[in-house]
Amino acid sequence: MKRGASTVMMTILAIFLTAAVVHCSRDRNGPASPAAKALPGNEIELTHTVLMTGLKNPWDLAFTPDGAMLFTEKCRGLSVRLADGTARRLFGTNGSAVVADDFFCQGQSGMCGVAVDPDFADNRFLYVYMASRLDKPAGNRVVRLVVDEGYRTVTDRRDIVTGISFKNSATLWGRAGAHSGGRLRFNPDNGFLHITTGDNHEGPLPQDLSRLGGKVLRVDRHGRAAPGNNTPSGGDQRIFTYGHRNVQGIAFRPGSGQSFACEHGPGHSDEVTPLVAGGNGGWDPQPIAGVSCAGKYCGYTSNKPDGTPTSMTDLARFPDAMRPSWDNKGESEGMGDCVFLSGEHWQAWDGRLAVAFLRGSRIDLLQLNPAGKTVAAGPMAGLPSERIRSLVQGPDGALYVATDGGEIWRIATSRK
Ligand SMILES: [Ca+2]
Repeated sequence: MKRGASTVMMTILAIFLTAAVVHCSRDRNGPASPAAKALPGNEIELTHTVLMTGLKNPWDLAFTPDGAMLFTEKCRGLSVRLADGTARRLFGTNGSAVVADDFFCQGQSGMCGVAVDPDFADNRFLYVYMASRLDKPAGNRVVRLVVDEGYRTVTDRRDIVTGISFKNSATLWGRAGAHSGGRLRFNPDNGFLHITTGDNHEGPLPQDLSRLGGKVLRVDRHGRAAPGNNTPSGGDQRIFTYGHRNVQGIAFRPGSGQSFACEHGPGHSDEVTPLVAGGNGGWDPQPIAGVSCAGKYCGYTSNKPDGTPTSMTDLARFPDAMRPSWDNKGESEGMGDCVFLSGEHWQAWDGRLAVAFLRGSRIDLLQLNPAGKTVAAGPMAGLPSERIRSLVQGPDGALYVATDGGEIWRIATSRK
């Protein structure tokens, strides 16, 4: 990898007792600059490389075992970048190998999450989360595809989860297509697909166990409910957890395999929450008796007679709700994706949870104790300030990042 024009010396993050050096480059640019001198002590040297530019709202990434990188663009569809840098559009709008006539994008919705089957080498299964007009009215769904060995096209479409809630019209609170969630991740520990959804600015939805919005779903590769979801009696058995606002990140802690959801707050309290099967996230933006909210959605006001903002985790009403590991209290900065950094090459950051922010335009690193509570947090400093949409650790151990502005980055340590 070439090292490019700028080198940024990071400040010491006292909270981590670490410091780092970031080498920023665009991989087609040269000449290389001299490596910055590493700081003494518990240091981490990072290289930041821009792999792709000019994309249209890239939303998610996934890698196959042979090193191909799949990526989605919200209003275009699914593409692949091969190891030699060749990119091809596989599935979506005109210009794709397979055009999906039912696919559309609106507001925050479109072609969102992408995941690769744990047994991809045998079955060539890919999965995308997309807005579709096959639902009446339009909805979100999870579509499974088979990609050929040359990554030239996809076949055998099967829609494994359909009818995921979608906001079909604008309201006082925002445009159509808002709060669709959309992340797809397989938990490597149990092989089940996790699907994150959103509340659509619809007050009753997160606590409604008959519908799929404001939830984390957990299913097998055919879309059937995973065993052990522990869904409350009478609820849709695909629901793993409920009472969420807009989950756009889900990560699995190495070692324990525990799921952590990362979700947007409503002007306060973005939350990272360790999940338990059948758990309630404690978000209920419908008005309580005696309260009135426009469109029956109290997500930005108060659902209580005392006027206090609707809580992201209402322990007064849901004392058994899942407690967040971390929240940013008075702020909401558009928390997006999250992933655990894993591997000795990450040095002091091995095992830390990287959390992406959109409005906050950065990546934070959370240090968790064995119980999953956050004991320290701070930014991954020295990176460009961009709205961060997706975080994935690649098969090479590097952190891959999609920015809302249209870039895909590779962030690696000097050891890998
Ligand atoms: Ca919560």
